[in-house]
Amino acid sequence: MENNARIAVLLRQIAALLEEQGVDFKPTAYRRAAKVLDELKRDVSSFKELKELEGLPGIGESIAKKIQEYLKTKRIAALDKLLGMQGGIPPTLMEVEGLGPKRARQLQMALGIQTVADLARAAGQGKLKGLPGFSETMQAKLLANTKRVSERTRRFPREELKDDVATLLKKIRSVSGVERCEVAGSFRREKETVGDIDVLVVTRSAKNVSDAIALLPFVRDVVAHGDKKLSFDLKSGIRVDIRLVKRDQWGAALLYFTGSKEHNIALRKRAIQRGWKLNEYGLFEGEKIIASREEEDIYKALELPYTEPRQRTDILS
Ligand code: 8DG
Ligand code: CA
Ligand code: CA
Repeated sequence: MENNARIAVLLRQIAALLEEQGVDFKPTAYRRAAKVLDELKRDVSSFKELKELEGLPGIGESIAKKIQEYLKTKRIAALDKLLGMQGGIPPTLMEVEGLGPKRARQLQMALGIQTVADLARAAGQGKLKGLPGFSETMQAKLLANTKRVSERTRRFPREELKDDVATLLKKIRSVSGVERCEVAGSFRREKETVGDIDVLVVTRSAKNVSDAIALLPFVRDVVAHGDKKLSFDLKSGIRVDIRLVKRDQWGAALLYFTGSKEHNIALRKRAIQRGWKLNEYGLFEGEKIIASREEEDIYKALELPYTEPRQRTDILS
């Protein structure tokens, strides 16, 4: 009767999730079906026909189909969808090192853990170590790894991030002490997909501004928090890297953090050919600064036309 008990749990999860969404009647129907399965004297896998299942009290066509789906695939797609999962695995959880699909699923079933933030919270509260197969050492390791989900491979379509970025810039610009704020990186270069959102901020009071940004409502899971750099995840799961720089450094920093990496290398080579040095602080001749305030100044000093972010490749125009 293992199937009966398992399916009953899943149906109750569906009920709970529908209830959360304020759906009427259906939650009650799912709970009633779950109870019927729990009390059933034979395993549901012995019902060969859909019609047979539908013959059970409280089980209509829709739930009967879900039972059959589970028996065939060990999953219920409707539940996965409610949980916002792909292939049964919450995407962000899988980015935690040391957590395979099996354990991820176990955590999700036993503790309702769906996101990296959920996992960090549960591990921090010591809730993992009691579960089968989870030692205290593993709990500590997973907690540490949740903080290092930075080597993520997932990329986001730029289109999907436009609103997030607009909100981000608007809110950061309204923080007291912020003089300038722009998005850099692949988002600024208008790449089709973006690995993380890089944001550049000019301020004279980096510490205060960094603290204030970390408190903004869309911030979750702060992973690095200093007065030069602040990193956090948004609710959508994407990482945001914020660099705080001084006013004079704006152009050099924006150029550097906009990339591409290949473009930076090409520019650096050109600087070296002239006996200069280019980095995120400026273009230098020895200790003397040649250009740094605006991107245009640096291109000009290198005798190059200003290059639109989208054109910033290894080939200089
Ligand atoms: P992505 O996030 O979509 O993967 O691409 P990205 O925005 O171009 O890369 P990034 O890793 O977020 O870094 C932002 C910019 O920093 C990059 O476009 C160029 C600059 N940069 C270098 N060298 C390096 C480096 O070694 N590591 C990193 N992280 N950034 C570098 O010029
Ligand atoms: Ca980036
Ligand atoms: Ca980055």
